[in-house]
Amino acid sequence: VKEIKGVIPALMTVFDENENVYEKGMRELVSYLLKEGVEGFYLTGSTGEGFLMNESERKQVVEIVLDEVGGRVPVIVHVGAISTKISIELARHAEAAGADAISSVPPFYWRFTPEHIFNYYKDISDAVSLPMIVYNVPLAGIMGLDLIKRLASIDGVKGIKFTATSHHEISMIKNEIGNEFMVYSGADEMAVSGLLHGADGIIGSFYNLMPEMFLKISQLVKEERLTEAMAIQKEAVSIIMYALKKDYYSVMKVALRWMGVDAGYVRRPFMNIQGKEEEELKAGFID
Ligand code: NAY
Repeated sequence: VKEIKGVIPALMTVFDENENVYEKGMRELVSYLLKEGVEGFYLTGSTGEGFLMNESERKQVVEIVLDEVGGRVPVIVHVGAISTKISIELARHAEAAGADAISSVPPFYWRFTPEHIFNYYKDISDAVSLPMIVYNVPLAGIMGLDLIKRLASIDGVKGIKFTATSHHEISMIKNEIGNEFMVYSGADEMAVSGLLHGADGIIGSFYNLMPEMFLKISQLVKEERLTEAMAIQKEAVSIIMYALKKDYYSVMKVALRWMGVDAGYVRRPFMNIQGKEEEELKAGFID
């Protein structure tokens, strides 16, 4: 996974008003983000509303995006499902379709043991030759360093997307597993911190909406211009906090529409911001 680095949007899935995958909008969003200079894509994760789609819709999104990207940047496909069998099916599809890596949250809902989780990642990794990036996310239960180390011993497991709100673990993972084990920081509010703790890249929701701010942050951190990086981070945080007051995938989709990018609608139970609410939102953004 060495070459997968930098600012990677957890790409939104573009739905039309009737909640169908909307190919034209999907392509428009991808091509807009490529023009902005993003360095990869992460598909059908949380921000991609992956768990609101069935398998064939998830595969459809993967095919559209891979076609639009045309190999210009690496594409990671989130194949997570509670059932190993479904995840393997999605992983095999991602491999056949030409993805560069797969990723998955651990199985959740039932109280799965570390043994179940280990087997889950091992079985998927054994089924394909793509590198697997484990996804540590609070909603599925944050995995501790011991379990992460065990998972890193699986042949295909090459990295972790670390979406926790503390970051010292990122340096610990790098120290204890090795610098070649890739770590992606997942909290957009703390991109600077994640990068400073040694993350190889950042994967997140708001890189759909304001990629330029985070590309700049990433560049400034590389150049050790931290005061300037933090100034942009603070500005980004204020936008994020404003968006988080509502269904923020919808906020990002309508805000992209104002910018001329047709990012469509969210799928229920998320709620679309429309009419008066949209006008108020817009007025707030301009303030
Ligand atoms: C994904 O799979 O969509 C992500 O990588 C998103 C990571 C996001 N974290 C969560 C818990 O969803 O981008 C962040 C998050 O939306 C952002 O920091 C705002 O809190």
